[in-house]
Amino acid sequence: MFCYQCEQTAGGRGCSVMGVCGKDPKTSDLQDLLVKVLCDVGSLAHTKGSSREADLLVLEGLFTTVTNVNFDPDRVESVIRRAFQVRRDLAGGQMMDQWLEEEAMDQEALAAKGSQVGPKADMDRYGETLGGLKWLVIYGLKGTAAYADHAHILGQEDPEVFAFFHRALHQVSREDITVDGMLSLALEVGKVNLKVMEMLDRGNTGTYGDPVPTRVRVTPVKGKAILVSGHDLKDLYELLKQTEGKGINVYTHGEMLPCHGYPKLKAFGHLVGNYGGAWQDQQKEFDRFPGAILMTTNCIQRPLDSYKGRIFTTGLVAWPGVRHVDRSDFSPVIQAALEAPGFQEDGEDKEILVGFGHNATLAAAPKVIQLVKEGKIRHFFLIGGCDGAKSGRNYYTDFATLAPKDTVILTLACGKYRFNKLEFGDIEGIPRLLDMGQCNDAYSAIRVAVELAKAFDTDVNSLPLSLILSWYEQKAVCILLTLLHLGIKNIRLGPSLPAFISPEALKVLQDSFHIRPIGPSAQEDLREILGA
Ligand code: FS2
Ligand code: SF4
Repeated sequence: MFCYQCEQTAGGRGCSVMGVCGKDPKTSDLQDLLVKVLCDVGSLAHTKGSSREADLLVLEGLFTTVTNVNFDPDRVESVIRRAFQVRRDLAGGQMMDQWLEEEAMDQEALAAKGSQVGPKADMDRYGETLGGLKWLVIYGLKGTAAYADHAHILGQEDPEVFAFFHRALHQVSREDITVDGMLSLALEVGKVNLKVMEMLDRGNTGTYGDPVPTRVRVTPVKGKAILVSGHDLKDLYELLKQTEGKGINVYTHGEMLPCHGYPKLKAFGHLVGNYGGAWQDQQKEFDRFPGAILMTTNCIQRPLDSYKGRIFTTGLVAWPGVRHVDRSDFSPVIQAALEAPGFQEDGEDKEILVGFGHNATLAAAPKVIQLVKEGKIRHFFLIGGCDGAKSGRNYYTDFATLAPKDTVILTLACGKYRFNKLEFGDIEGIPRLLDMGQCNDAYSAIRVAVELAKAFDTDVNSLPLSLILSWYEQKAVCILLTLLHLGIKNIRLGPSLPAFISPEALKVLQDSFHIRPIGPSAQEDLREILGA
């Protein structure tokens, strides 16, 4: 195996013995083979014409290989076999010998084949820079596929998006790739990802309403309980419907927190609150949670024996030995919740505020603009992105807590758990901490930044706004590519830079976009940004 797609990759270079995330070598190699077969499918779809099966396979197949989604070799093998069938159908009888050989392989042989077609093979072949840029494009596509899959689940699709996936998979599999070609394709991924995030926003808000500022309880309520993690709003909605009147309280976990702001989700009285922190704390928090747990997308970690019998996966998530359920029937989850003890008493009253999507934030824009003009708001910081286990991530807590009182902090994704339960106060009624939502709600942040720029008759780069980003997995990669596509400069990125970006590729990004790593000290970075 060789995998270097996420921020916690071993030694900052690549996982080659066992994934730090828990991905075993066989699953990793099977995932690389799946990506290669998806490239064959994309190439055929691009050159000969696509099919409904090919369009959906590409989204689901790529999403399957995102960090912390699927750890089950049997399930990855089943997606590979589905991809074989789609490839065969698109090829229309013109099968290559190599494809016929692959189809005849057992799981071990498929994994062995996968070990020859992953990022390591590309680095050996093209060198660190070009090989890495090819995988930058693939990782960006994986992230965009995740958002496109969520959008598709809510009925939002676009033929141009499917066509782009096929073309991009075709382009990365060509023999004659170049540094310039991969760089411009990476920015195209960013462009298409913006469109996909807009589609997902339309799916989420069109189905469940525009988020509104909402106070969310972050302590338990006495009674039976189900915890829902991941990003899929439809899974949460279906679970809420199926648990209505059953005496079970539902709690959000991780990236599900912003769901409390959506009118059609918050309307369920038994959606009582949020439990726990970001994904990397789940083993100790799930161990203590006295109910059933449902994982809807990433990020799942190796379940401990203490809760393996009451954690469930759905959709594309999988862990060997963990029961998989379909959203059409959550009764095994409900049964497990009823059998578990539940919370024995109420926790203390503690709430946090969520629900500042683009609609709610733009509704406050006239007041915000006035406060900026009066000098009462000096600067905005978007502290967005993923959380993770590394100690260097304390930088983001330091940054938020040290930000002066005349600055406003916008958050999105799970990195906010490092500081979102602290008190930040307000500036003349405008909360100093505004949570815009999940990682895909980077779309909201972009909308707000563009509107603010219009109001101040300037461009986004000239606003008193700094982007302090934390990355972990491939959705963060496609969001970063979107920001670069929009020409946004001076992004600070941490806690470490992607291993797949070589020093040479980094120099190109620094020259063009002035992107830079976060500094060792949040205080120093704040001082530099604010010029004080
Ligand atoms: Fe956090 Fe994990 Fe949201 Fe990422 S819950 S790192 O997948 O997409 O962010
Ligand atoms: Fe390693 Fe991250 Fe790949 Fe897991 S996803 S194997 S931790 S690089």
